[in-house]
Amino acid sequence: MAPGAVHVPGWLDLDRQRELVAACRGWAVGPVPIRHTRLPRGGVMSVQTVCIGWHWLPYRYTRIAEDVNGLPVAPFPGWLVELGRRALVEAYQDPAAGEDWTPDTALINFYQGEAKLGMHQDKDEKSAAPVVSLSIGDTCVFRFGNTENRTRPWTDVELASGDLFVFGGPSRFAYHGVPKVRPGTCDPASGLAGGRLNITMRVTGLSG
Ligand code: MD5
Ligand code: FE
Repeated sequence: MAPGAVHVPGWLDLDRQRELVAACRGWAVGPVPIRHTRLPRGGVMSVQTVCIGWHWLPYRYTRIAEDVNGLPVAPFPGWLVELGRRALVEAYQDPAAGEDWTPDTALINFYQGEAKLGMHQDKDEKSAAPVVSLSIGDTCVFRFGNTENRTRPWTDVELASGDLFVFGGPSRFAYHGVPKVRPGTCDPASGLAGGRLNITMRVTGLSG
């Protein structure tokens, strides 16, 4: 994989997966319910997203969900900061990796049915700090591209329930997407009966 990109299959045990699913179910209900994000040119994302800490909408972060119900999103909990730091330390095998990394937003994506995510870069954050990604539920094909454009070369990686992926260094601004989720591949012991959940913890570089 590219420098700074680390895949750790099976990083989350089933108990931890169930805890995260339960937490995400709570956030999905409110204060800002999970939604199919509307794009500025009239499209709607097939993935459903709920955010904590900061609310993401194309293509910026706000504290209140202007495009949903105008309410402030749920705070980013301390336990999730700690989990994210442990993910970074273990992925990079560097005890210092989490020291000055404090994620302040998480985007929680839920893929149901035919949902997918087109090739894009994550560049709405004003920080180049690593992104920590946790996958739960159905296995997907994750397409990890290059930093120039959304076309080849890319590498397809299968992300299964419990997998950790860290995107740091030069891989932080690579194009990437989820062309396919494999229905029925989910272990119900994860807490999900179907579909795929992905949690990305990020540093926005914003204040206020
Ligand atoms: C997902 N989510 O599986 C992915 C995992 C998103 C999104 O892409 O924007 O919500 S996060 C993958 C990611 C994040 C930051 C950088 C890179 C990949 N990368 O440079 O490849 O729902
Ligand atoms: Fe992304």
